Amino acid sequence: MQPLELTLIVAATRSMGIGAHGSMPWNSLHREMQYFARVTTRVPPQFPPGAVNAVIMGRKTWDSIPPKFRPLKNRLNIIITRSATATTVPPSSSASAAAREPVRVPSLEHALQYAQADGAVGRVFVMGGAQVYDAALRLSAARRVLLTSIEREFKCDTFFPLDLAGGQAEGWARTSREELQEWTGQQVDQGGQEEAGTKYEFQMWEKVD
Ligand code: FOL
Repeated sequence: MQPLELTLIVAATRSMGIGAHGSMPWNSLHREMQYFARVTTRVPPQFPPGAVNAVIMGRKTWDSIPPKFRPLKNRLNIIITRSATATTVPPSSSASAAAREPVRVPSLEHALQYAQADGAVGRVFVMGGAQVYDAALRLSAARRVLLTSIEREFKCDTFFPLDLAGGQAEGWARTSREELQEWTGQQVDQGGQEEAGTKYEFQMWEKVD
């Protein structure tokens, strides 16, 4: 079995703010959200046919997703909640992960075990919130951060626990736009994006060892 690789995906302000009062600080950056959906859904060709990506999130992040979009479609949704039991065995035949029920597990470690044992999981994304990002960043499996840098300040009460906004962070290196496009399979305009008066930029960061 290949060792599992984790990618954190996040949209954050320059002060790394990611949330306010249980939701996102900005109201709907539609194309940014489409990027999130496409990137987390797309399974690159090196995975076996039928593989589906996993999205791991904390219970509060799950609650913050509009019910009509929940579970996030065509992805295996894994929700971390202390109320879950530790029995985290994937169904023996999980070939149709696309249609599977969301899974609840008691810790990030259980989420990774579940994804690894599943056999039909492609890429594994950690999509927050702050507590889950923090736990993920402590793991050597966390290889990559897909950051959308929102170039406007919003009042936030929740922050991404690694400061990438200054353009450098110890142990992390920003990749080129070409590498981001290659990895995500998405075309990304040079010089950033703008939507509803908010400028932002898609970035990819990789762990340096
Ligand atoms: N990463 C990035 N880059 N942007 C985000 O907005 C983001 N949000 C979260 C985690 N990482 C992120 C957590 N919050 C949905 C809602 C909230 C949420 C994540 C996802 C959601 O409803 N997603 C749907 C798309 C809905 C739409 O098209 O408007 C999905 O299918 O992914």
